[in-house]
Amino acid sequence: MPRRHYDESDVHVRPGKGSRPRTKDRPKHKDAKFGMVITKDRGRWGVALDDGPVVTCMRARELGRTAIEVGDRVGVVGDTSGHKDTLARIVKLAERTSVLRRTADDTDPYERIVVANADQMLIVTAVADPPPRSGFVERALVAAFVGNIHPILCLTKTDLADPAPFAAEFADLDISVVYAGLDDGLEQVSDAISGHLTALIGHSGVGKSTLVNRLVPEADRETGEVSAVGKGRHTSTQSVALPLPGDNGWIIDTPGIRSFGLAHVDADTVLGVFEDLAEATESCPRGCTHAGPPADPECGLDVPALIPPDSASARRAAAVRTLLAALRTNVDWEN
Ligand SMILES: Nc1nc2c(ncn2[C@@H]2O[C@H](COP(=O)(O)OP(=O)(O)OP(=O)(O)O)[C@@H](O)[C@H]2O)c(=O)[nH]1
Ligand SMILES: [Mg+2]
Ligand SMILES: [Zn+2]
Repeated sequence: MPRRHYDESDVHVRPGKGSRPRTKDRPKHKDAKFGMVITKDRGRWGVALDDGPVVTCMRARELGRTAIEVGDRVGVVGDTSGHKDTLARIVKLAERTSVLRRTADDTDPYERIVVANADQMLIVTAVADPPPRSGFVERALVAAFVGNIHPILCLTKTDLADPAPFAAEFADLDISVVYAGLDDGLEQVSDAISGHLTALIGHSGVGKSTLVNRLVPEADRETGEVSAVGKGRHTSTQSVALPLPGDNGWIIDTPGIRSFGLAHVDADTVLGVFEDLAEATESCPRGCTHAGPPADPECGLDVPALIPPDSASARRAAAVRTLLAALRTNVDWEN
């Protein structure tokens, strides 16, 4: 992974000329070792050093309550031997290249970071048991688009039902679809994720951990009973990043989520992701929600000169309107 430069969240930015001399512990931080956060649990972070072991760390006091998430690149000092019962300190947090955020629900002002620095998101959906929910996929797509993360739809349990009808619902958005049923050899998934940092996102019980165990044989992630799905039981409770065999990227298993709160996203942000649609909506009247008639009779997405009927843009516009509708109505798992 390339070295990143450090922004103002780096607490040891070198002071400018004329400012007070460096404190005596600063030179130590020059020796900080860099790595990626692979686990986070009750005030302890597991950091896989770039050229060393996995070390258990605390957050240095000077970082205050700075959020440090799985996927973050950090600088670590102290005992970096990785030996049992040792504890190192995270002293630097690198600027993030992407952030996948969600809120608990659409009214929750508190955004939590699901993962940092993922360049891909595998939206894991079972074609049966639990039944697939297009609303969830639509919301996950929105979160990926606005978080600058490439989304891939991964349909599991294809041994239980035909995945084609569900996959077809997303065809107009040009989303890549991969299949991961028990009968599949997983070549498609392996190809799609190799060399990337990919986060797995999906409802509880769809088979995320099962997939991780198949891709990373030594991962040994606990998997659960589908009967528990929707009853508030989640087999995985923490996110964990695992290295793909052959040093070929990372995969992040995350706990199942019931819904994707998108309180931090508005319609224009979603449209901004699609160049053709964003351009067309420049002609919209003020306050247009881009939902189309009757709510928005003059929406640019319905102007044939801007979005030719029957074109790929028109199909994309319709598909994005479905995303916008999903943005307005958060359908919880149990509904
Ligand atoms: N038939 C079938 N069952 C599967 C498949 N993938 C996973 N399962 C089963 O589905 C159940 C749930 O799988 P998990 O991997 O624990 O699901 P998860 O997404 O990690 O769930 P949480 O950790 O709760 O979010 C287990 O009993 C798996 O054996 C599949 O492709 N086909
Ligand atoms: Mg799991
Ligand atoms: Zn509009």
